[in-house]
Amino acid sequence: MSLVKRCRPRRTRGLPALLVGALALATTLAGGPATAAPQGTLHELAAAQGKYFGSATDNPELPDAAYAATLGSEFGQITPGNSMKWDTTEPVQGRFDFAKGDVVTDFAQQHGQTVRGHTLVWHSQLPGWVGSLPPAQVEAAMKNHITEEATHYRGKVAAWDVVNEPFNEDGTYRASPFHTAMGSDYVATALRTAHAADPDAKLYLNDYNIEGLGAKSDAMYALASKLVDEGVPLDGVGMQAHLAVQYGFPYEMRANMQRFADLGLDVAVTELDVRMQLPADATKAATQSAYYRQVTEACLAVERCVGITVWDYTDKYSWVPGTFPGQGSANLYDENLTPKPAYDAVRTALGGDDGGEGGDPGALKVQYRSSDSSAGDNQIKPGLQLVNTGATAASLPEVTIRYWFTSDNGASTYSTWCDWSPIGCNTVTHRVAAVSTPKAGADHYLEVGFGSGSLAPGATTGEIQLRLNKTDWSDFDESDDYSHNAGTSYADAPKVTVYAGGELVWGIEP
Ligand code: 9MR
Repeated sequence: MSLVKRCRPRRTRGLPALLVGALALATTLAGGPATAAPQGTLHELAAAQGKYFGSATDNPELPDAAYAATLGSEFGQITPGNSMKWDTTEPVQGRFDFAKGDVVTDFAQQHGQTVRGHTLVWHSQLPGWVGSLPPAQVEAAMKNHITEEATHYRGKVAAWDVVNEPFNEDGTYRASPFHTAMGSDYVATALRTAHAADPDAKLYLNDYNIEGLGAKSDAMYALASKLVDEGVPLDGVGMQAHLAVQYGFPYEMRANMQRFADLGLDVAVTELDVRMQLPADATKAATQSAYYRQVTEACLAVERCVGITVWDYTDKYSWVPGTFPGQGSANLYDENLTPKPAYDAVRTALGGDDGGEGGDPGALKVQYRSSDSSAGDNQIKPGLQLVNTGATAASLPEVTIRYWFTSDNGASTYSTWCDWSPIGCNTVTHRVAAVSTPKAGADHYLEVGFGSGSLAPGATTGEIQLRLNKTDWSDFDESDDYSHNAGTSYADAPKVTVYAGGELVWGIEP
């Protein structure tokens, strides 16, 4: 049984603290969990497990007081999104400018945060003069850049992304002035130079699309193994983790992290976000939450995963809409700096309470729409879809869904139908059962079950088009039915209840 079952009362945003306390006490007295899940910030929860939880930031954002307040309190580590890159720090050869980066390290110092330096050697945001150098001069320029910057930030930067994004998607080396000048040796040279300038900083290689097993992570693994074998000062590998709900979760992320750890290296999630095609909806948000949670769980499961950095914490300052038109909503907080369900998912994964945001109702939920144009005819036509918001697969034969209605006058025997579902109606079971003690709006329910299959984290069954009628085809009055509403697009439906292993896991019974 892989389902997470939780009967902890959900807190409602804005519920007075006293009432929340009373609810918790009532749960305790009733024999529920006696110890509340730990509270605290994301970083405090992560730190209790020996990790950090951080965020990227950028200089133009810091004057936003509300933004800075959360950045300074919720996160224990920050990464400058742009201000330590080469085009900012050495725009003209030999002329260094660390003013913007210093603002970030000052902020970190004031808030007791560590800083990840990003980044010393990268093909992008590289001032034109580097690419214009004769190849024979590039090595000296690279060494000088690394030495000046790493020396300047000595004692202020705990870890450096020394080389960023060295690989193409197929695992070949990416073209850059550095690769042209030095071949793949530029990586070892950069690491040795950084180590000489700051022997205390942890030195990393950092890339995207290396979170899961695959050609690109194999290339990073081969490089990391070689560098370790040769005694090159490499401390860790950064997995950026710019994920998207439409591309699936990285294949075997935990195992991939572990193989780097097994080389004796640290692993860090350095730039986590999970974008989606806009508009956002509940299904995409559930998938996003599951991905955030799975990344967190992978890091917690791998001892040498030192922490997670989100690539800024709010949609207000996300890089995504500017780079992928039509996509967004990638971050833990929305544009008004309000935590989203993904935030709750991370909290929960870190062992905390769900923050009371109401976005983490457990591992399963159901969405409903009415496919019925008439609430007074002889059929009831609910469309239902089950969504797994959890981090583990749900075994479908253990799951049942109840749609509650009143029989009104006429026969008390029913015919039920599954008209269509992408999971196949042959795997969907359905029947009508009478409620032993009828309630307002509910003297019967349609019970839906599954003969086989499982629902992956973040996945949905897709719609299940259901229909029922009394065997005498007499009319219903659906308007007072407990589960009915007239909405014609799928939405979370807590008045349709879900059970796993016979226990209520979603919704409120009549
Ligand atoms: O967040 C950064 C954004 O403000 C810049 O415009 C962009 C330019 O390339 O770089 C963004 O950060 C990138 C990071 O440095 C490396 N990994 C990918 C990040 C998102 O593009």
